[in-house]
Amino acid sequence: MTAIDVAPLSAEMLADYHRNGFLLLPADYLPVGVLDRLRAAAPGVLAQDGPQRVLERDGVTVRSVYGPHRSDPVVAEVSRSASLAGAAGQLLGDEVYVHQSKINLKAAFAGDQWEWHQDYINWRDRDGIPSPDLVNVTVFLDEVNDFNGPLTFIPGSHRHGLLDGSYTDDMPAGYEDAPGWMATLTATEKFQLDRAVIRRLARESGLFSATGPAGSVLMFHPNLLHASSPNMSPFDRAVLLLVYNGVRNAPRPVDAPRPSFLADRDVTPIPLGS
Ligand code: 6CS
Ligand code: FE
Repeated sequence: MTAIDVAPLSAEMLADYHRNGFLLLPADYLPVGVLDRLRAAAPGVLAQDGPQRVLERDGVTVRSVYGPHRSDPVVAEVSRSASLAGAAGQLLGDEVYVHQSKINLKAAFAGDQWEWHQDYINWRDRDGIPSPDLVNVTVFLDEVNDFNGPLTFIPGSHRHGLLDGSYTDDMPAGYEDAPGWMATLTATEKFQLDRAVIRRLARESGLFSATGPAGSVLMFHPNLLHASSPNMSPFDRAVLLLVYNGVRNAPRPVDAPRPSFLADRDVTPIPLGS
C-alpha cells in the first residue's frame, strides 16, 4: 500500500475481521518511520501529570494515559492517517473520528492485568453510543510476546453481542478515593461477565493471544471478549490504542458525561484522501 491509500484493507482482511472479531497486521503495514515517531512520543505522553493518567493499584506505576490523540501532536497526526483512520472507515463503513485513545504501558514487573470484558458496554452505558460500530486500532510500541501480557481473545465472540454479567458497586481496591470514572479503567473489572459464559465460549472457540513485533497493528471489535495477564517480563511493553467510531454512531446525550480524555464528543470526521 501507499501512504495515501484510503482503503488499505483487502476484501480478505475485512472478511477475517468480521469473522474473528480481530485482525492482526504485520509491522510493515505502517508506513516507514511511523513506529519510530510514536516510540519517541510515548515517554512524553506517559509523563503527563493529570487526571488522564491512571496508575496501577500500587499507586506509583503508570498504567494508562488517555487522550493522546488530542494532547500529543505525533499521536494526533498518526490517528488521522489513512493507514489507521482509513482502515477504520473500511471496517465501519462510515466516516470516522476518534472516540477514545490511550497508551497502555504494562510496565516491567508491575504492569497489571485486564480481566475478561467487552469494551462496548462502557461506551454504550457511560457515553451514550447507540451501537457497537466502533473499532479498536492498536499499534504495538514494543514487541508483545507470551511473557508480557498479550491481549487474549475468544475468536468470534463479538458475534454474540453484549453478554450477561453484572456491575460491581464498589470502587476497586486501591482506588477508594478516586473519581467514579476511574472504576472502568483498573485491573479489577467493573462489569463482571458470567464466568460460565466465558468458559462455554472458550471451549467452543479457543483462545488467541495477539503477539508480534513492535509496529504490528491489531484491530478488534468492541464486543470481542478479551483479557490480558500481568507483565511478567522485566521489560516495559507499551501499546497505543485508538478507538474509532462512525459519525452516524455519534454519542447521544447522557446524564453525566465522562471527561473528554475518555470520551471525545467532537465527532468531526477525519478528512481522508484529499
Ligand atoms: O471505560 C472505558 O472506556 C474502557 N474500559 C475498558 C475496561 N475497556 C475499554 C475502555 O477503555
Ligand atoms: Fe478492553
